[in-house]
Amino acid sequence: MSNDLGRLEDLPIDYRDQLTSENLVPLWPSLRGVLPPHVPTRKTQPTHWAYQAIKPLLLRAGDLTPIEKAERRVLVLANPGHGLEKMQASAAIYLGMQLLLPGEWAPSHRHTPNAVRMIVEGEGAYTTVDGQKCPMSRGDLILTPTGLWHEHGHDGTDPVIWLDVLDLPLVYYMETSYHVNGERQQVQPGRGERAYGRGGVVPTQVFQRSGKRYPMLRYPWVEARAALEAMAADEPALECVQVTYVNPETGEDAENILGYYALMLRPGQTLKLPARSPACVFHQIEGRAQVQVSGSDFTLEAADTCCAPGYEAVTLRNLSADQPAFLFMADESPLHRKLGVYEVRA
Ligand code: GTQ
Repeated sequence: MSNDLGRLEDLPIDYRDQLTSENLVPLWPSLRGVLPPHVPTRKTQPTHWAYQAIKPLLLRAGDLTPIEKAERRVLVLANPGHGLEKMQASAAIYLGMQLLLPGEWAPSHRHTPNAVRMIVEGEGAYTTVDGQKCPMSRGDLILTPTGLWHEHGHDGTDPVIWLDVLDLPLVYYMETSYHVNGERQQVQPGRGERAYGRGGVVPTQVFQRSGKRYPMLRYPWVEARAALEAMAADEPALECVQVTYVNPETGEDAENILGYYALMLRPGQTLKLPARSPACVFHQIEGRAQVQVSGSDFTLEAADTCCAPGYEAVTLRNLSADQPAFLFMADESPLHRKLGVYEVRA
């Protein structure tokens, strides 16, 4: 089969003009473009964002723009392959670094895109999600799923910075992205873990189920880290020491579109991940790691972030010979599985 199915310019100009005036387009000159052979065309480029570069710029945004004006004081980690103005890390993933200063308040709103926050630095801030006041500490994951009210506050003394991960590019592309502003929430008991903070046991639903689509809103880092260390100790031959953040009532991914994971690299470990269809984001929680993907070679220092396009193998290497390294990951797997396009290529 030919790869060249003819060019638009091969067609007579009067014919092209007639097609255009009827809002018609000939498929064959574009067929290979939209259905390329074997591997999709990807705009997502391997991209590295150094925290050392982001932090001073974000703190300067704190001087330049009051929170009342910004609502959310965020620098977006944009992938140049998509064009910076598109504000996307991959086809479906948005990443932003958000700064909240002591005493500041980012007012209540809800929106159709799903979000999570991975806390990077600082103590004393919290996000109130669906009435639950979720405290923020380094490495904690806090969900703000589609439609749930959320607002951020800060009772501490030093700046707090976190990484926002949203499925905004996809939800926007679908023409379904919008927000609603709200009143300050009434705070209910609970800190977002509700009763789900321990692995292996969940509340027995004798009289009623929680009825909540998102029963667990906060995943403390101490628990995820302990789970990884226990797995590594329990299964010395296990290659990929990784946990998935799930809905503890259903065992399904914590959110509908993006998947969230924590991964431990043993001291000195090199981990080769197979090529899979979803794009993936890596964020260094502790230690240092090398990330190799399609000709790029990044060193992730603590709090650095990078992304990898789909359909590419990724090699992760712990740069310490005597300490484990811990990474947070986000990918498009739940979306790909639901759409039936998920693939692993050996
Ligand atoms: O904190 O609610 O990075 O609404 C982008 C949109 C953060 C937030 C972002 C948002 C938020």
